Amino acid sequence: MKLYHAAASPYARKARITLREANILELVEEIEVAPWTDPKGYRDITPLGKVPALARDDGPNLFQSVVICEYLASKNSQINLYPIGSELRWSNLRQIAAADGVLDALVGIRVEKLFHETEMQSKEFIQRQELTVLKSLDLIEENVMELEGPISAGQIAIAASLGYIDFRFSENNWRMSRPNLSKWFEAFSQRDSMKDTVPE
Ligand SMILES: N[C@@H](CCC(=O)N[C@@H](CS)C(=O)NCC(=O)O)C(=O)O
Repeated sequence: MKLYHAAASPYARKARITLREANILELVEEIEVAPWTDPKGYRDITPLGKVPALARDDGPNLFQSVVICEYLASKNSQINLYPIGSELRWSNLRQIAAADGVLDALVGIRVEKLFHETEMQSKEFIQRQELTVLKSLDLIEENVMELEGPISAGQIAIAASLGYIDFRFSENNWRMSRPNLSKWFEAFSQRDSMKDTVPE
């Protein structure tokens, strides 16, 4: 299999952490691409033109990190990153949804700032996305006890989102009012899968 990624992409990082935590690194070749340059042929791999994308050996390509992560996790039945007990399942999916919502908002802000001169940027749009980040992180902090227990896809998604804040929005002092999440992230960041995928 081939996993297309960019070292700075938090969505791709989720997939790269997943393949390490699922212990299937030997099944996957990681290929770095620069999606914004629209590399030749990349739209044939994924119509979205985004990272991550996964070229499978046993079926059609996959795109969207949420799908790729679940597929990669399914490759090792010994390690269960998607808990199945009813509330545990919803809690895991809710964590993924909140973490991806944070990423969508942050990437939206970044794109707005990169693509538009300051005077052309929509302050209203940026403020809306900032509120999304703030509220989602508050929710995660309130429910931080749900992050205890065996490694899960929800934990991976949240860690990738927090890592992205530190990487691209280092002025965001998210730890200040979220001491429990901060402590959890510090411990989670010690995992080899996290150290091995630090964004560049
Ligand atoms: N919803 C997608 C988002 C992926 C995404 O936006 N990736 C960015 C890099 S962080 C990208 O490839 N952007 C290129 C583009 O939007 O054309 C996912 O979860 O995989």
